Amino acid sequence: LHFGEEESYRGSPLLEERELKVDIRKIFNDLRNLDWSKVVWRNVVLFTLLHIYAVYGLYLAIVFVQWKTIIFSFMLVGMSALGITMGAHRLWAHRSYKAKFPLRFVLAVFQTIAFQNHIYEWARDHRVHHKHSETDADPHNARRGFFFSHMGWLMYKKHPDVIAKGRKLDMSDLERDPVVRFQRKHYLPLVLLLCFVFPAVIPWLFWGEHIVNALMVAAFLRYALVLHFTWTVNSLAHWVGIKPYDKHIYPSQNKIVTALTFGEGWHNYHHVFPWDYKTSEFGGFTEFNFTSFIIESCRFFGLAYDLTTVSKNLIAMRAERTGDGSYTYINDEDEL
Ligand code: ST9
Ligand code: ZN
Ligand code: ZN
Repeated sequence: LHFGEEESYRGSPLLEERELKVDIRKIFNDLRNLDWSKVVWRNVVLFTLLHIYAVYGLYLAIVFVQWKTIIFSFMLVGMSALGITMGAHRLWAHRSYKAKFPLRFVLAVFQTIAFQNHIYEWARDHRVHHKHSETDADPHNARRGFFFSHMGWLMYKKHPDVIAKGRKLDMSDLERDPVVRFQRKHYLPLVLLLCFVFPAVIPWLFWGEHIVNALMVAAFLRYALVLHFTWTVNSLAHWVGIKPYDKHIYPSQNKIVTALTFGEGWHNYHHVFPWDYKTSEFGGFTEFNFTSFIIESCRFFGLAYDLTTVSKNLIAMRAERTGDGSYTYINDEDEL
């Protein structure tokens, strides 16, 4: 867990020596050392409420809710997940492909349903995470523990280095994008409407679902699930998995994360080659890479273009030089 400032996590073990285990004594110790003045209580309260509503939503979903509302909620999971993976992450944070206006518009709508901060803030935090991984300037620095990297960072004042280094990033590409600018300017009303109001009202209006059922399931339960799925990339995929491309960093190849996030769990690859639109070596269904499939489909329809990838030779050379030895060379370039 170790949540506290500098001293407690600076000396934390690197890589192989780390072990993911629950140590109750350590958790109490960390809580004692926590700087409580930096806890953002508003967020603690809001996340607690969200989880209470989500558990109630799960009960309602099993017992009372109409099947149409369940299907609708799954559709919202899919849309908000794509808004994050294909929109905020691969398009706006990494510029790994380009998208025409109609696609950017739809992705911004999807990203708003996901309520993970507006695109500009999301991308800035993510760029600083890549540039200064596992240092004080990383917003969800995994050296500060599993819980901190999963969700603790969203309830705690940011380390000053995050803000200082974040201000040095070039964000001009996003400042120029009218879709990003519009969403940022009107974020609060947009997010309330798209993440909570529409998901509650649509099932009530169109198929007579009880509005409380719709709010608990299609809004709160669905939102909490997508948040936790997303957060596993920063927690689990920075803790558990092999490192074929670079054994010196925390990010790892994690299949569970991949399955939960439409293909975002090949995180060792992604930190080594962040400009690859596939965020993994192979992409496609063999790697549960649903997001890549949708990007490629959009390319087919002319909505996405300039998809960037990495040559097999470069990957193999890098894996040979810095990998943990688990890399196997598979040339699938002929199939692409
Ligand atoms: C959420 C985000 O959940 C999740 C992101 C996950 C990323 C995962 C990435 C993995 C790859 C993709 C995989 C996708 C998989 C998806 C699968 C789906 C199935 N640089 O923030 P403040 C400035 S959000 C430069 O108040 P505090 C800032 O502009 C959940 N500047 O800091 C401001 O300046 P000014 C919902 C920065 O007070 C000042 O600093 N949202 C940067 O320390 C103060 O900023 C929430 O829960 C930067 N990087 O508070 C809200 N950052 O004063 C959470 C900040 O001039 N956030 N600045 O305006 C907060 O409440 C607060 O930010 C805080 C820190 C409490 C965390
Ligand atoms: Zn990462
Ligand atoms: Zn990334």
